[in-house]
Amino acid sequence: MSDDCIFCSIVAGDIPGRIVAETDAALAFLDANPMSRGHTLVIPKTHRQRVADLSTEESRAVFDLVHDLAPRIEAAVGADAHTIGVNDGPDAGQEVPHAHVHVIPRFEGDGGGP
Ligand code: DGP
Repeated sequence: MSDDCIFCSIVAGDIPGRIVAETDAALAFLDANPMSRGHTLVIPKTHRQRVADLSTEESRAVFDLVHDLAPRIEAAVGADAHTIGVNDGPDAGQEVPHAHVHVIPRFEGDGGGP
């Protein structure tokens, strides 16, 4: 847990998050600034800044949850596809320094690439 990390605060329950799913090591919640309906973030519960900082187990836990959730989110919001991605580091556009995977539902005719 990092005291000044907003995502750690969501993990701890100190600030509200619209939780989608949870496992022992990973948490999924709705993005506060969604790019589409159902835009979900999947994070390790332990504070890790970059993907390379994750242990193999943590990485597996995060991507297992992505793998499990993506088709369920797609069905729930009636999406046709997903953009699944990571902004890994500030120069890649990472604004929150707690590693997270974006699961962004995509809809036919919504404009193509991310
Ligand atoms: P990135 O640019 O890849 O670091 O994306 C950060 C995402 O996190 C961005 O889409 C907005 C979202 N976000 C930022 N603060 C909060 C928050 O307090 N709660 C939730 N649910 N999402 C947040």
